[in-house]
Amino acid sequence: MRGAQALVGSLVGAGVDVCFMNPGTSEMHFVQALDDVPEMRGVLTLFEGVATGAADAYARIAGRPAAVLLHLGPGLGNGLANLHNARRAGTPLLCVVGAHATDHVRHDAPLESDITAVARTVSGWVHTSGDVRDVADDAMRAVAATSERGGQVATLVLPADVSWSEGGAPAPPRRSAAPEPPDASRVAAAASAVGAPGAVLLLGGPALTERGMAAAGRIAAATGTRLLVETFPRRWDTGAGRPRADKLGYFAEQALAQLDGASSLVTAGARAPVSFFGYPGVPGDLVPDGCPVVPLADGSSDAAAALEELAAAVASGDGARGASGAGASDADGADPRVSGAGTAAVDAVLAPHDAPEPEPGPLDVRSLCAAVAAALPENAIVVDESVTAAAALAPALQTAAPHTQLALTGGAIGQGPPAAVGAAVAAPERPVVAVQAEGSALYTVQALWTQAREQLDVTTVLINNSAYSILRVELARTGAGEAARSGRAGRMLDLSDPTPDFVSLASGLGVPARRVTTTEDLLDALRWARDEPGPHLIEAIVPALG
Ligand SMILES: Cc1ncc(C[n+]2csc(CCOP(=O)(O)OP(=O)(O)O)c2C)c(N)n1
Repeated sequence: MRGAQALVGSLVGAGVDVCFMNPGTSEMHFVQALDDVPEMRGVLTLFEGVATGAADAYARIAGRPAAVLLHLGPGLGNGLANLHNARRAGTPLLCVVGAHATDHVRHDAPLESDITAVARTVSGWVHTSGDVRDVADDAMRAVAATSERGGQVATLVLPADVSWSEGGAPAPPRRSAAPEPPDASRVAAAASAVGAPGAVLLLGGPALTERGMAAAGRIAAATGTRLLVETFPRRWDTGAGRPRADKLGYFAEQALAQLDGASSLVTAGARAPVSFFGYPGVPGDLVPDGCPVVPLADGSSDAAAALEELAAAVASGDGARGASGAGASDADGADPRVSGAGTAAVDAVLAPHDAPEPEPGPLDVRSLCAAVAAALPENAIVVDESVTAAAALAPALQTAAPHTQLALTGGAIGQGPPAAVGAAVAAPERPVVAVQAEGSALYTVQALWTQAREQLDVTTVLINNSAYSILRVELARTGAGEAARSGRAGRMLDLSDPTPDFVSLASGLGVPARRVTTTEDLLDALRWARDEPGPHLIEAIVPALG
């Protein structure tokens, strides 16, 4: 069989059965293999950044990698920003990049470039397949590599002749790497830290699953430890019935205020916090002076298991202050009530289902977020690329129906619309609600077409404030000065003149859309989107913050 068919068949055997793609001539045999291997679902995207962002979110939700298929160096380059976000998320992602036939490289034809150099900036593993007999096993090594270091991008460069040649044979899956198990000495150090008043437990990465959050709730209930969540979690199971935890603020002074007075900072799956950017005269390291950082588990370890061990340790009195009924027997189920603290103490740390009524009248960011929270369906996936609205969205969602949040882990905007695609493909039974700032949406707006093509259950609440609002704020914060809206600098941060019309854009790409300007209309549109199958976009007009 041809190399491409052996490769695609082996991927399916290894559990990689979705490929987000934007192919070209060098990938034609891979495309053809979709007819030979019907178990592989090909999803066409109209820009490589959509494919890579979709694959990132797919793996965050499915817990296993998807593949992307990209066209030589330029295709890979177009997909790079969302591969960067995937790298920062620790996402397992298989990146297949088609290349010129081996014998054609010497001609330096127009699309020739250094694919490997581009791939290395985002990939933990890069290999060029050189022989059709090896290509399926190369793919298996690549899939196994995606699970290393807690999850990473593995790039397989696939020359066209290796794809088209006969002589390929399917290869069996290779064993994937397991996350590091909890370290007993770290658990003991963390237990003594959370046993002291004023401890803060910072949760991130793999700690934010249902299991990890439940254990964190037991720790908080047993010891009074405050829970914080990293600013941009890759996947966070949160909302009503789960432990309350504030997100660490985006701006350094917000985070410093949240951490002020902490006696220790225990990290689980999160790094010690640093500010997103450096500003003149503002510290980049956000850990308060004299506050010890106690790493319980890093991003490549089984942070949820480490939290469970810590919960058990504090329940047995090993370091616990016993803030309330601590002392029940330990267990490690997902229900935080099972042990570690008395039922009443655990209930006290869980968020109620109590989304406040949104303020009626003309929309602003606050009422918009309140409306999204109030109308959020049970078990939804919230894709958060809300940028300046994020500060209002996070607290509103705490008491919304239980849901999973996906955030922009690497700061490279244009992740939200593709992430909504990937999340919906991974979990077709779960509604996806994308809370999306308009400037960021315009990097990858083509994702709407894939949402329509695949009839994905995505509701995009598009926040149109006609500005790069966050950059207006940053202009002043960096000391560059205030921008007059009409001045030359101000024009670089302004998206009016003309204001993008998302109802037309979405309709043109096959997604039914409405524009709303009041809370009442937004709530009505959310019901419309929920009741009708397929994707919808609601363009919400709000005043800019900055
Ligand atoms: C790939 C990439 N390009 C540029 C930026 C710089 N950047 C950060 S936020 C932003 C504008 C965001 O505007 P919008 O999405 O409308 O959100 P708002 O600030 O209005 O809430 C830009 C251009 C970035 N972070 N990533």
